[in-house]
Amino acid sequence: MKLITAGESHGKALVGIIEGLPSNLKIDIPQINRFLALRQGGYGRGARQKIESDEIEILSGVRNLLTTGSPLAFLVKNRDYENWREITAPEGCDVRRKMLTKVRPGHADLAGALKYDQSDARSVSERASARETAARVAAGGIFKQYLSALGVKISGCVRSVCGISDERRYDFEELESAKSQPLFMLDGEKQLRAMELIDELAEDGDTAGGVIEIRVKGLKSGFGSCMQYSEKLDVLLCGAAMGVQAIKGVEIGAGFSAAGMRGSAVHDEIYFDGGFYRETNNAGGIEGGMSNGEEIVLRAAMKPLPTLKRGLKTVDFITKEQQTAAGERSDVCAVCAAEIVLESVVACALAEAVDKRLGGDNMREVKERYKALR
Ligand code: EPS
Repeated sequence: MKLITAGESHGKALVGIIEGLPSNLKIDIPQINRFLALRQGGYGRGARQKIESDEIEILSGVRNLLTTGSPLAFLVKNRDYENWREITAPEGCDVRRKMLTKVRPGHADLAGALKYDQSDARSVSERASARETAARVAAGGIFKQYLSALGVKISGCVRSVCGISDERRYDFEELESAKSQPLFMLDGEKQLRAMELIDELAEDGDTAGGVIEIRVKGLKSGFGSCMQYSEKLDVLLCGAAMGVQAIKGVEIGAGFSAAGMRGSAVHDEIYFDGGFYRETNNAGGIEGGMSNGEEIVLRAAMKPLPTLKRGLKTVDFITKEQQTAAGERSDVCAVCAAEIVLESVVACALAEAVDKRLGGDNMREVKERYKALR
């Protein structure tokens, strides 16, 4: 199973192709669209989201709401294209308008413009933009439905915003209510402080990042591999999470904090009562690169967005003059969007790992094989 995306932030549309989906997976389109809408929300988002109203349009691979086994192609339209067609149209446009040469520190602008030999970093930033994640979320909605058919659920919440952090323990079932919160935080008092901070940052023309937690419940043990290191489940999940725009760190389970603890305090002791179980989950559901049947817990650190209204010091990469970086329209904080995108890429990586182990041309085969696992 494989997902490929294409599309630019202010181009006609974002598109995706999922190859290798088994047939007879029921596709719930309103559910995918609700998931897309969640990605657009959250406190601290910018004006762009007032223009967009993301919806999946399935082009192939589905008949009467059931996958056929053929590649599933879809698109998510960019409504803002109408305002940008004179600057971005593939058929011809004015490339001298809205040129981006005062490259933004932290963005792909400079490295990308040099690598792709561009005299305008816009050609790079259009693709590097987190707008692309709308395609991964549309696909993520489908991967979540594939996993859900096997009883595997993915959820999450925002753990911190710009240093305001909530370290309380939450049951998996409690996570769902995070989605109705303005910052997907479960601690109301911390969330209020974070919202006030976002207001202050907006006044200052500044931005904020945060930490997002993603959890997976119901995955049986043995997905991933200890035999080939590139196939370890933690490699697949962490790689997928690091592939999300603005993510700079990922940990599984106790992660970085385990390095400062004793072995006896870290490793999850094993018990048996009809099945193997643990009383702790510092491993975050993965041992030796394989799922161990416990909840998978992944945390990702999102850096503050690199488009600051106030502008940082930079160099115009054409004239080489010291300048202030382009203060483009953007978001102050996009941690809620990142939470939805991370759920999506985790779903994609897990669906690939499940498919690798179980195969199956149709959902009946996939379900039977999953059920037969010990
Ligand atoms: C982004 C800049 C902003 C964000 C965008 C990512 O877009 P614009 O330049 O049109 O204001 O809103 O994210 C989205 C459009 C989205 O849907 O997530 C950037 O530079 O990465």
